[in-house]
Amino acid sequence: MNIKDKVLEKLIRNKGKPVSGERIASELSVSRSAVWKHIKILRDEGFMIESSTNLGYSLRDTPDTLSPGEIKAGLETSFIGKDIKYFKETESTNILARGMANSVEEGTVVIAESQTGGRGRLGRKWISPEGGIWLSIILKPKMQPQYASRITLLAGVCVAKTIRGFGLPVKIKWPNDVLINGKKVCGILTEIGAEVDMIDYLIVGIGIDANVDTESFPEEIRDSSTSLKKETGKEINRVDFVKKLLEEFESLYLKFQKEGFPKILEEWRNMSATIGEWVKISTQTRTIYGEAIGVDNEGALILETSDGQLEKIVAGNCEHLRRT
Ligand code: BT5
Repeated sequence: MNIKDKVLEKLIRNKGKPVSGERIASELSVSRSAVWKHIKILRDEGFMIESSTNLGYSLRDTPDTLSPGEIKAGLETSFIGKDIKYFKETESTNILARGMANSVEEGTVVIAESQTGGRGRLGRKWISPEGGIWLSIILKPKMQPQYASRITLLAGVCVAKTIRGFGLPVKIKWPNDVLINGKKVCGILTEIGAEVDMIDYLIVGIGIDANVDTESFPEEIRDSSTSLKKETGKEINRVDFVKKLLEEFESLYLKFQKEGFPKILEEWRNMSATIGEWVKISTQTRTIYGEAIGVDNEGALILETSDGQLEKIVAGNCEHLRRT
């Protein structure tokens, strides 16, 4: 953590109560004027910090940003989010994450307030205005590339559990859409860098429509999307949300490594909106209709078609249909 984040962490831990410049300086082994310089930078970033000659500095209010210092203060993880790279605006956090993956530790998170070229699957666009949560987690699992989709399902479970913690009903549409009342609130894009038989790095890109106004989205997705703000009727605290998300992610990822995929799959099945539905699956080569009857150990969807055949779908688009 850099000095500025450490200063901020001390102020956050004592929010509303003054902490003397002398104490901060001695605890961080820097000069008092260095502390003052960092306080000035924090103020420029929108943190409301009062100072009094006798008592020291006290934090009154924080800006509505996803500042790494605020996320890291009290974050209960051992490696996910220990290093957070923060950008006001970028093309895509997944692109940045890919570029730095080989030179950073596992668990590094790239986060941006907005994306100008947010990416969905198969070259689709992901709309990413300010107010959302757009982040990528860099992982280095010792795993063969064909199992990467397990992490996509794991991430879906992670987001769904985090949203459920905010009191909202949530379901997962195979493979990677998190829905509230049937509307998409989150998308997940997993990308890998790999040798033939081993993953070098895996990027989990997570986009959550937190405090965004979906009314301003293009018409074609206005009715099929929603936001946490819309569903709860008020702005959510994005810093708290990201903290809970990263803590949940680490806990599921460690469970996955210790106990294997079946435990994660069980949680995924319990939150699935797809199993039991009639679906239309479009892959690059064909379209298949059938009833989604399960998901196998690789995360592939199992369909029973109307003539009783079983089909296994590894990747594709899934549309829920009304049963006739
Ligand atoms: C996804 O793709 O759902 C994956 C989205 C991943 C976004 C994150 S944000 C952080 C990281 N950096 C990136 O550049 N990407 C990741 P897909 O299943 O292909 O869905 C894309 C479709 O969802 C689009 O074609 C639209 O129909 C719809 N869509 C676009 N933006 C949306 C939004 N903000 N909310 C809801 N639906 C959206």
